[in-house]
Amino acid sequence: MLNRRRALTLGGVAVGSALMSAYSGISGTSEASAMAGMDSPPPTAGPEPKITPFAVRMPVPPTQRPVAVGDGMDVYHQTIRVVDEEMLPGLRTSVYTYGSGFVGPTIRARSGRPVIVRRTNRLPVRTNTHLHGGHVPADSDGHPMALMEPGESRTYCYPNEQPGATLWYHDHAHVLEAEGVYRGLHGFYLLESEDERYLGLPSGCYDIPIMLTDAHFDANGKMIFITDDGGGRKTLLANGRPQPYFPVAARRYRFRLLNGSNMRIFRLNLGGQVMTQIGSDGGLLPEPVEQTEFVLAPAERIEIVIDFARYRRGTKLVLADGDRPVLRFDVQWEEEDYSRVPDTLRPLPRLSDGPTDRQITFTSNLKEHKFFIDGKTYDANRIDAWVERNSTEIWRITNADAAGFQHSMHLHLVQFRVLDRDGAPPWPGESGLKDTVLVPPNTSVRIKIPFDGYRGVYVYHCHMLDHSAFGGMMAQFQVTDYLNESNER
Ligand SMILES: [Cu+2]
Repeated sequence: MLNRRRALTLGGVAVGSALMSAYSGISGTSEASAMAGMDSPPPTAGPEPKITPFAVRMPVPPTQRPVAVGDGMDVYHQTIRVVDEEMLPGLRTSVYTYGSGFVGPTIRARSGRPVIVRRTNRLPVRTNTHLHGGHVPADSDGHPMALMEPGESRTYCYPNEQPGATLWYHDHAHVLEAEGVYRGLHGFYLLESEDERYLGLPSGCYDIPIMLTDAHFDANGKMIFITDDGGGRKTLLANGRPQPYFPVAARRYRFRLLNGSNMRIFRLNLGGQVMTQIGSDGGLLPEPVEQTEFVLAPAERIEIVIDFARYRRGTKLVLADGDRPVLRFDVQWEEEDYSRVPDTLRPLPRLSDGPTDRQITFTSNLKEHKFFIDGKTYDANRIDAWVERNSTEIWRITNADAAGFQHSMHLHLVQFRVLDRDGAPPWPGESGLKDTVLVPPNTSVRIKIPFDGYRGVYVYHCHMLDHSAFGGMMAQFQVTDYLNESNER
C-alpha cells in the first residue's frame, strides 16, 4: 500500500505540474500558460509552520444578508475573489472566497421560498458554483462546463423545494474545482423547513455550522496545492482555523459538521463520549442515533447534538480525527436550556420501486493516474446514464479499484437512500437522505434514487476531489421524459 501510495503521489505531481498552477492569482502565472504546462515547477513540501493546538478561537461563518427580499424570494449577491486572511496566528494566507474569508458566508434559506444568487467572478480564472445536495434545475446546478470567465456574472436560482438540510455551495469548474475548493471556494447553505421549528432542537446561536478541512501550509502561511498531496495536508482546520477552541455554555448545541476537504476521511470522536446524530446530508434523520464515532467522507455532512450540561464548568472536550485533535469545546458558563431532542425527527418520504437496477463500478489505472467509472473517464459530450423523469432507480456501486483506494459517489440533483452495504444494513446514521456515500475498497453499496422534477444533464462523481478533477472520475446522467431505443441503457 505504501508503494502504491508513493506511486500515486509521484504520478499526481507529474500530472499536477500541468494543472496545479491553473489558479494564477496565487502563483502569478497565467491560466493559459499554466494549462500549457509553462508554469513554474510544482512546489515541494518545505518546512511547515508550527501549530499550537487550541491557541485560536473558532469563528462562526457570517450569515449573509439578502440584497433584496422580494415578493416570495430572497436575492443575494456574491463576489468571488482573492483575499488575505489570518488563518494561522501572525501569518497572512491568500484564499479564494465567496465573501470575506476562507469559509464563505452562510446563506439561510427556507423550504418553499426560492433564493436567487447573482455571482460575479473576480478571480483570475474560471469558476462556477454547485449547490451540493440541492434539488436544482440543470441550468442553475453548476455543471462543470457551465463556467463564469473572469469578470463574468451568472445568476443561480434555487427553488428550495426540498426538506430542510445542511447544504453547501462550492466551486465545480472542470478540473479546477479540486484546487478551488481547497483554497476556499465553499460556504454553507442552511435550508430550514417548517417542521423543524416545532421540534425544539437547539437553534439560533446554539446552531453552529462547522466546516472541517485540511491544508498544506509553508512556513510563511502560504497554502500549497499539490495534486493528491500524499499526506502533505497535515494541518486540520475547523472553520478555517487550525485546531481551534470554541467556548460553549453548559447546555445543548446543534453542530452541523461538513467535511469540506478534498481527500481526508474524518473519523470523529469526542474521546469516547456519546454524540447524538440528528441529521445527515439531506436533513433530519427519522430518529436520533447515538454514536461515539462518526466517519465523514469528503462532502458528507452530519448534524449532531452535544449536551454540555452533562459536564462541569471548566471541562474541555476534544473533538478528534482518530487521535488528532480537530477542535476543543470549552464549557465556560451555565445557561438555561429549553431545547430538546425528540425521539422522532422527520419521517422519510416513501419511494416507489423502479424497474431499473444499474451497476456502477469504480476502477483505476495508477500508471496514468486515471480513475474510472465503468471503465471510462469523464467526457462532457457523452451521456453515461439515461434516466426517466420521476422514476426511482436502484444503483449498486462497487469499488473494484485494485489499487485499494477509497472512493465515494455523489449525484447532483438528488437525495437518495442507502439500502445496504454488501447486503448488510447501512452504517448507523445512514438511515436518512444522502447525496454522497463512501464506498470502501472491495465493497458495494446499493442506493435508491428518486429522479424527480427537473430534466437535463447532471454529473455524478467521486467526491474525493483529486480523483474527479484530475483522474476523470466523473460521469453524466440525463433526465428525460422520453426513453427510447437510442437512449435507453
Ligand atoms: Cu475516488
